[in-house]
Parts: sequence; structure tokens; C-alpha cells
Amino acid sequence: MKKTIHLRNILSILLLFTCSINLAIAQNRLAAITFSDIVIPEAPPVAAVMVAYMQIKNNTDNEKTISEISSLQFQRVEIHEMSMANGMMNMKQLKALTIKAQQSVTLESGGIHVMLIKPLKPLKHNDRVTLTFKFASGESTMINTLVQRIN
Ligand SMILES: [Cu+2]
Repeated sequence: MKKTIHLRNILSILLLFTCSINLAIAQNRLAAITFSDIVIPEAPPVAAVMVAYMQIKNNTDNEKTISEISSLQFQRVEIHEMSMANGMMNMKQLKALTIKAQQSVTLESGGIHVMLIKPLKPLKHNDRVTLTFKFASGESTMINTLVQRIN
């Protein structure tokens, strides 16, 4: 009898321990990557492409690589980088975007940006856009934002 109680106690302690580990992992995952200053400027209704700017922070101690971005509102999403070469602005596609441990990258006008290609329907001010970021590690994160009219 005494032995049974003892075993039960150990089991419940183990269970409690497992639960707190799970919780810690869940919280870590939530905070692993944070997105801020997300801006998708409104474009003319006929526009074939739109753009998204944001800051992406990697809060982990491991490098994170974004391997793919997709959106429910666009046919295709690409990561682009603008650069100056021989006095000309060039735009090239990046196959992936790596954010070093505890670092952030700023996606901004004239630099790296998210190119939103072929909206499924014209999007205007306050229309919702969802973006899913897939990482090389297999993780993915979805963010929600609204199109903004910028003057
Ligand atoms: Cu572009």
C-alpha cells in the first residue's frame, strides 16, 4: 500500500514536470520570431504587384532562415532585394532570408522587401492580408495585417 502511494506521487510529479516543460517550449515558440512595423501600402486597383515592409526579429540563439512566404490573397509571394548597380536600381529575388541569432532584419523601401504578386482580388485600405512564413527548420508562422493608405 505504501509503495503504491509512493509510485503515484512520483507519477504526478513527473506529469507536472512534463507539463511545465511543454509550456516553456510553447512560450519559446511563440516568441521565437517577432514581426513589427508591418506595412502594406495601398496600390492602385489595377496593380499587379504590391509590397510589404516590416521588421523581423529572431529572438532565439539559432540562426533562422525564411525559405518561403505565401499569402491567401496573392498568387505568389517573393522576397526581393533592391540594389544600386552602375547608377541603376536593380531588383533581384532572394531564395531565402537568414536572420542571425538575436538579430533582426528590416525590410524597407529601397532594400529587401516582400513582393506580393497578382492579388486574387483588388485590395484597398483596411483589407486584410495574411502572410505565412515558412522556415528552413520546418516551422511556420502566420501574420495578419491590413492594407494601409499611405500619403
Ligand atoms: Cu520587388
